[in-house]
This record gives sequence, structure tokens and C-alpha cells, in this order.
Amino acid sequence: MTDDMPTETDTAAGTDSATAGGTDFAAALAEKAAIVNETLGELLDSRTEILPHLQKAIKYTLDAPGKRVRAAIVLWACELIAGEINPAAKTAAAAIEMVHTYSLVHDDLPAMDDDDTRRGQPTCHKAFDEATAILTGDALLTLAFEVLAANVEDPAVAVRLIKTLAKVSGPEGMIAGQMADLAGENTKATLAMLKQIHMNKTAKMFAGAAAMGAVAGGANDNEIEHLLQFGLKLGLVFQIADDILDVSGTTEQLGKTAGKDAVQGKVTYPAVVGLDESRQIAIEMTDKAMLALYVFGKKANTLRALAGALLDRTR
Ligand code: GRG
Repeated sequence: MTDDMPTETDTAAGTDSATAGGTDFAAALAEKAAIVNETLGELLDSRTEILPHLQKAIKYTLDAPGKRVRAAIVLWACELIAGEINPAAKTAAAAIEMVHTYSLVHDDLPAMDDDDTRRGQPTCHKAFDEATAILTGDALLTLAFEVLAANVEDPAVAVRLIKTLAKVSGPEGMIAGQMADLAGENTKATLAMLKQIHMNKTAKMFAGAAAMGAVAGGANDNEIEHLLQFGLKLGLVFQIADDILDVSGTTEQLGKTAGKDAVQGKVTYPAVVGLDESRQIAIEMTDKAMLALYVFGKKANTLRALAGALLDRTR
């Protein structure tokens, strides 16, 4: 669906991407991030048997200033469907943030991307040690599924959320993308390979976030499918922007080491098609993301603003 479902009048055409729906996007994201942070704090504080050293490392990584984009998408998608954020959406948002944070902790390890800086502070294995960082990632990953099972009231909703998160983050999702990303280093990649890596490594988590919010909000299958497609396209925009920022941004601005992709011979959009073409593809993908929202009309303006903001992001 979606790719063949245009008509400009159905989309956000003419909407100012940064202020769609009268929304100041940065403020809207900050508001959602605050809800996510509060939920993460409550969920962690109620786990009293985590050993202090592990608890410290988990808090160190989770409390660092991540953007909380995936978690915010869960909340926005729920709001779109249900008209409000419910407890299941808050738990789902916290769970996807935990899985995302685990992936960053493991990605930064010497065996993977070997990085010293993340979210503007020393990476977990630098601040603690490698074993602690491995266990911190493991703890975040397992805790995410535990909180979904334990804290989402309706068992049918809980199972659907667990299934979705496992699917998009697992061996047919983010882990597949990470594997292909590592295997692709210093090889001559085609555009098709690049798309496949970005789809798995990044876009599926965005799709999962949108679908989880929809499920938490009680969406029907058609609504879930449209939000899933929106998330996939949005995730691709996010990753292309990330590739571009790695070339054009600074370490201070990004909170992680800039310029690493070229040094490591990563398969990125700028490496495969150049900067100008990368930007063009990101713009086209943003349009496709917005088109997937046409069924929701003006109610989806915040998500449209998100797509515009991610295209133009600077961190
Ligand atoms: C280790 C299984 C495993 C997977 C790692 C997420 C990932 C896969 C690797 C991190 C490196 C990278 C460039 C991933 C692509 C996705 C991405 C741009 C992650 C960074 O997400 P942001 O910018 O980070 O949302 P914050 O810190 O804001 O949460």
C-alpha cells in the first residue's frame, strides 16, 4: 500500500513541516520525552532486586540525553488513534526505548563499532567496563519484554506488543541490519544492499514504534498497517539524515563521534550515491511517509511535523 496512494490534497502538502498543526515540534518532542523519562524512572525504581552496580550502569545509559524519538512515536501513534496516551502506550514507549538503548550500548563495544562517546558522554564500556556494558545491554533488552508482560493490563495487547517489538528488533529486524552493516564494511555495496541494511537496522524499529502505539490505542488492522508503513519510511529518512550528519556534523553537535562512517568504510547513502542524491532520496522518502498518513487526515499533523523535522534534523 501507500506508494500508490497519493493525491496531494490528502497529504501534508502545504503544511509547514516544523509547525504542522500549529505544533512547535521541538516542544512537542520534549513533552513526550518527559513522559518517557518519567515512565522509565518508575519502571526501574520498582525493580528493587537489580544489583547496585548494574542499576548504576543502566541508569547511566538510560538517563543520558537520548532524543527518545522512537518512544515518542509510540505515544503520538496512540494519541492519534485513541485521542489520549494510555498506560499501555507509556509502557510500550519505555520498552522500545530500553531496546533501542541496549542496541546503542552493544553497538559501541569494541567488537562492534568501538566508540568512546554516546549521547554526549563516555560510552557505557568506557564509563564502566566491557563486561558491565554487555550485561547492561542484556538487562535492558530482557527488562523491556518483562515490563510489557507485567505492566500491560490486557493480555492480548501485551502479547501483540511483545510480538511486534521482538520482530522488529530481532534477527529479522535490527539484528539482521547490524549483521549486514558489519559484513558490508569496506565492500562495494549496491543501492539495493544499502536499502536493505537501513530498512533492517533502523527503519523497522520506527515501524515497530508506530505500530505499537497504534496497538496500544486500540487501532484496527488497516490503521496499524498505515502507521507501520509510515514508520518504515520515516525510519529510512532518519537513517539517511544520520548518514548525512555523520559527514556534515560535528562530534559536539551529534553527541557521538562524527565522520566515523567513512573511516570504517560503512555502507551509507553519501558513500553509495553522494550527498546531493542522498538529500533528494530523503526528501522523496519524507513525502512517502506523509502519504501513508492520508487516511488520518489532519489528526496526523503532529506525525507529519515529525517527518519534516527528522528530514531537517541537526542532531
Ligand atoms: C547491537 C543489535 C545491535 C544493533 C545495533 C542501533 C544500532 C544497531 C546501531 C547504532 C549505530 C547506528 C548508526 C544505528 C542506526 C540507528 C541510529 C541512527 C541510532 C541512533 O539513534 P538516535 O539518534 O539516538 O535516535 P539517541 O541517542 O538520540 O537515542
